[in-house]
Amino acid sequence: MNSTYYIDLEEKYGAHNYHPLPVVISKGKGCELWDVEGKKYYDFLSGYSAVNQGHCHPSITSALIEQVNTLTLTSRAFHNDKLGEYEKYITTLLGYDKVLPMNAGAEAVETAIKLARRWAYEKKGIEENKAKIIVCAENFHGRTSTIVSFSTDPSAFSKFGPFMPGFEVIPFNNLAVLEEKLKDNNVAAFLLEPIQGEAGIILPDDGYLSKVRSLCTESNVLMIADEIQTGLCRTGKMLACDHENVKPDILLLGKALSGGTMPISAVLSSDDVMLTIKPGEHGSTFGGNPLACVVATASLKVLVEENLSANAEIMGSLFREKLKTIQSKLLKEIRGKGLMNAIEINHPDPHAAWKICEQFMQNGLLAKPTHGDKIRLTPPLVINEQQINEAVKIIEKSLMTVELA
Ligand code: IF1
Repeated sequence: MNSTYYIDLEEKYGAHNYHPLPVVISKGKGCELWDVEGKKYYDFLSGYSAVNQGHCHPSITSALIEQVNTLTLTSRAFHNDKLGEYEKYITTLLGYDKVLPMNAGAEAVETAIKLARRWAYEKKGIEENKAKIIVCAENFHGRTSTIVSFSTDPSAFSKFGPFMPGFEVIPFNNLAVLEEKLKDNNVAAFLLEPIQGEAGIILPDDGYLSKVRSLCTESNVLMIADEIQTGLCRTGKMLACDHENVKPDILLLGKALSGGTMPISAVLSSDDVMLTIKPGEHGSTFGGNPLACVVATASLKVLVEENLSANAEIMGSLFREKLKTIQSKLLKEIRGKGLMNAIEINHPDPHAAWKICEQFMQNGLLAKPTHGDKIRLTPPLVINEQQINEAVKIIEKSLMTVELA
């Protein structure tokens, strides 16, 4: 069966909520993917940063296989022998009192919203149903109806209303506006991505995160960091907040928490915040299942034991340095931190970034455009120097082809 067969099946039987590149992947290992025709590619998307540890990492898959044959799900109606050990490991590793395990990233965000509101009413003394959560313009936190209520991207929220109240949008990387908003006593929390992913890898100014931290502390407002994409070594540190030694009150993780094997997310916080939710008031069927606990522990251990934060830092710097040597009029900007990078394309054709990604594909590299003119470049963190060099050659060659077309 060739690619066309599988693409046609999806077209006919699947919802049309995505527009993928016309490539059908059937195998992955480390930084590489293979399509059904046997062609090999460098993966520069990494399942939207879920595959930081590389595809099918043997430590993760072997932990998964062993556990899947032992016990997969008990529900939280009973205890299981894997949950507590995982909770101890992740909270100790990241320096939090408690973890609340969920599945998708969006569920972690939803959990944080509920926690912040509960904390606001029980601890901060905000009048019930008056709590506000401040968010940033161009945010991306997931797809639930509550989360898209505070999206500023029409393609995420249009015709999905009515919307959930209680959110206020301010510009990202703007401390003056934040400071002003925090004067409102009904503000419970400030939710942000330390680097905005979907917006096109938008980095705040140095010092922004630490100032956000101190402003939130001064106003008794919870700082919620959505590190679902930036976390777990992607930016060259375990957490993007670590670059400024900032500890959020609520930390959200997902994606690479399973090395891309299954949906696993986590909400980490203090006893003061976490214990405001009592038995029966929040949860999920799959959250904290023994399979996920074992897989998440193995996935975190790979990040630590293989020192993938350092590799992301070193390979990321090398990558941006090499990209900057490419002589192409199409390259408007190269930016990023660690291995969370993007290029911005300068071309009158609004489909130029898509055409460049098609060329990447032709030449053996997979990446996806975002917002028309930006291309995210986020390989697995296990990438090495030789692979970076080869990828840069593919990027250069592809840019030339589109430039000359
Ligand atoms: C899609 C981007 C990446 C996230 C942050 C929460 C979630 C995400 C910071 C929700 C999810 C995704 C989902 C995916 C595209 C994608 C993405 F393009 F939107 F920006 F990663 F690059 N917080 N990000 O980035 O997590 O519920 O999906 O597990 O197509 O929606 P989820």
